[in-house]
Amino acid sequence: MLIHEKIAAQLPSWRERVTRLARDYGEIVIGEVTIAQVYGGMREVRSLVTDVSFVDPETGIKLRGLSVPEVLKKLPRPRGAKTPYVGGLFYLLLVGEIPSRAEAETVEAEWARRAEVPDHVFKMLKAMPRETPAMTLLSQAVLALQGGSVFARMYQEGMKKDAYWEAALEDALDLTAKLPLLAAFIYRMKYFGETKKLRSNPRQDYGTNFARLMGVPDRKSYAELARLFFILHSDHESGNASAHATHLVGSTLSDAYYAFSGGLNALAGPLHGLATQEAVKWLLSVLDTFGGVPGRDELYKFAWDTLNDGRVIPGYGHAVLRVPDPRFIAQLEFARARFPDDDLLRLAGLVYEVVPQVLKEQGKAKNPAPNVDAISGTLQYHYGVREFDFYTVLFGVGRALGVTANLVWARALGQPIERPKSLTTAMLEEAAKT
Ligand code: HAX
Repeated sequence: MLIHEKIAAQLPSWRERVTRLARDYGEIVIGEVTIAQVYGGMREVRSLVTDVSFVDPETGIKLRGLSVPEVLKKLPRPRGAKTPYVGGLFYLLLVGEIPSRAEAETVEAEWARRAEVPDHVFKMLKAMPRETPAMTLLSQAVLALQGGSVFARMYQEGMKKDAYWEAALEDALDLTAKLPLLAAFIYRMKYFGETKKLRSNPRQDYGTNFARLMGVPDRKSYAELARLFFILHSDHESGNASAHATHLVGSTLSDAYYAFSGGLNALAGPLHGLATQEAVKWLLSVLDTFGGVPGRDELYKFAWDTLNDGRVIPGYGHAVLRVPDPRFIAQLEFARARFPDDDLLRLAGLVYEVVPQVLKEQGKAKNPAPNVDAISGTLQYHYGVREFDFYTVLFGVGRALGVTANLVWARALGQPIERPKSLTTAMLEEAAKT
């Protein structure tokens, strides 16, 4: 397999670089930890390493060193399409190079070959109560696939440490191949009561196949969005909650299914992936209150009312970023080029002009700019995907690409089980005296 060969060819030099750093420079200090950080969610504590992506606070995510506009420009596209192959993005994350069209298509072909979902997974999903949250269903479906883990089987058979990454790569490809179908099945079953088994079309690319499986009216345009959405949501370095949870679980040598299910459970939280749906709800409540897109002053007051109620403005602020999220900008541009007159989009644009000022005046948020969640749901809503609690499922399908690429490299570079040290309050009080 092409990806396998490409990673295998790079491994000796990566292993040498990492071994040399740990062996010869292991005592070099790269940061310190303050009491504020211990109590403050470990912000800025430099304690993880990944080469798959890096969030620059001032310019945003770099996927293998490339900015969002560069990634969107350089990745190959399906013929006639405006947005790139998702398989090309996965190749970039795994291999570290922009693929040719043929290389991107090999990933798409691997996915097509691995897309089938076993019957027991559909049965399990159908047996769940209808009101089960969509993210619970997705996380369960991922766990239900765990029995097929190549990594778990080969580990039991005595696989050597050097080969862990190869088994992790098999799981990464299998899992990401099945997610669009699982997500679409959950969508149709939960919101429309359709329980017919779905099948992937091996001749369609990841985004086109997903648009067809979802059954949305404007499939061609939705396929463009699906590709963009999955690419933009794929990775945001290792410290965000879904990536970190996946990494932590994987570090125990749990396989990709266990690890990613853990990551999904983190993504389901309101301060993380759930913010997409919260942002659309907030925008709709503005439209509802004013009977349409309000004026700037009305919106300014509405935003202040939200803050004065003790609530956050969803989609704004970020733990690391200090500028508007380039993933927000990319989706805003996509939408403005296609449906500039959509009310929700016009409102999202106005909020982008007004809310940063409000947050600055309040003076609490370190970053008053929008994050990706401020706009993602607006685009889904336009295409008729209006079931809010499904938005985090879409985020999860995209996020799988980044976190499983990280798992492959973590196993390739022999990253150990993660085990930070905890202290007691009395110990910190003692430290505070010195
Ligand atoms: N509205 C109101 N207050 C906000 C705010 C916002 N959008 N963003 C930050 N603040 C407040 C925080 O609640 C915090 O208040 P307290 O001191 O009273 O606790 C203060 O500003 C400082 O927070 P911060 O240091 O700037 O931000 P954090 O690193 O603690 O948190 C969050 C980052 C993204 C969680 C935060 O900005 C937030 O709650 N935003 C709204 C929810 C949201 O959009 N989440 C999605 C984030 C992106 C993501 O992970 N997507 O999956």
